[in-house]
Amino acid sequence: MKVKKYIAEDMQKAFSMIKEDLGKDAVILSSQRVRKRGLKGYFSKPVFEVIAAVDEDKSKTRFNDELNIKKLEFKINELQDLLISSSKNGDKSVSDHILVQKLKEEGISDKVIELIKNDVNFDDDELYVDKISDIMLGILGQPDLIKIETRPTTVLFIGPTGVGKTTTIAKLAANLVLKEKCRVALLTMDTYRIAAVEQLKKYGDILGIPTTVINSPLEYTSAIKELKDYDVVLIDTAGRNHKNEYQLDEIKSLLKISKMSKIYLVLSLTAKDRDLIDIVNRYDFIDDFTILFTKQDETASIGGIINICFSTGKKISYVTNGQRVPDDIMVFNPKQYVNALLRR
Ligand SMILES: Nc1nc2c(ncn2[C@@H]2O[C@H](COP(=O)(O)OP(=O)(O)OP(=O)(O)O)[C@@H](O)[C@H]2O)c(=O)[nH]1
Ligand SMILES: [Mg+2]
Repeated sequence: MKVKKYIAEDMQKAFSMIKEDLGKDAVILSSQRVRKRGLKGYFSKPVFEVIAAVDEDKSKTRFNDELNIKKLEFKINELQDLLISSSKNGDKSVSDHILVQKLKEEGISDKVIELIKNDVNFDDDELYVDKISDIMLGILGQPDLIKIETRPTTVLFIGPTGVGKTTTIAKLAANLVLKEKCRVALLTMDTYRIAAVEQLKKYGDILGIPTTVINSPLEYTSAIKELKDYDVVLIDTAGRNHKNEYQLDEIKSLLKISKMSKIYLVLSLTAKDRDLIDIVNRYDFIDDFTILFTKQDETASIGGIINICFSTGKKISYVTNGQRVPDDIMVFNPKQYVNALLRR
């Protein structure tokens, strides 16, 4: 306990002195009006003599408590500021950066990324990933698969050389025969190479299904009449250089005299986006066709699929991912594809 005496002209001043000296916890022990000692004091104005005391330990503890609370408040404010600024700026740029970076790594084109950036609010916490997923699913649409609606359902496969048309036909034929128990026939217009006919026939023989060869589009109608009892006819063509107008003429002639149930443009995912878009555009003389992608196993980035859909408005049917017949083919699954892109 600390005890002190204070002399002041009035009590107000005495209180101020005590508070300043001992702190607000000081207590007044006594106060009295006194005159200064001696003759001089007798003629002077009386003053106040106040005795005050303070419990030093209590005051110290309280002071320390107050100090700690102040420190805590300061720290909390600091943390709050940090959280606010990181959610306003930091988080946004981090999410934006990481996701956009991811998509770029997968080969997603600048055009698709621009669309996402314009339509998605990256401040929208977790919701922005769902929004990106919705945009992508909208671009991809639903896969356009072989459906047996008429007999025979005719499916034409066209595309550049060596992309995997014949191998893909063998895979689909095997699945239709073995899993879906369909009556399948093969037909080929690829008479440029003896080996090409042999290749398709070999698969036909293994599956126990007929392979018909036609030498020109003019033979098509009668060949299909012969196959009227089959559920599906898969039609192979020779690989075309899309830059060679003459090579596309044969397909044009075929399509003038026949109506296909479905046309698949077969493209390899190993090609550059620009070339793929170019090829799709060269086939714009065909009213309606769908893309079938091959060789996914030979590429590290899968972004090409959505880039082509975005740039051409075309849908995907199947994707092949290896040389094994019939296993290395799958129905294109937009949801799985988008989840793989967004790694979730
Ligand atoms: N890695 C890989 N190779 C494939 C795939 N699909 C086909 N191939 C291979 O690609 C090569 C060409 O396949 P084909 O089926 O003959 O290609 P095509 O389009 O019929 O070729 P042309 O008739 O000459 O135009 C073969 O070696 C196939 O095994 C695939 O998904 N992945
Ligand atoms: Mg072929």
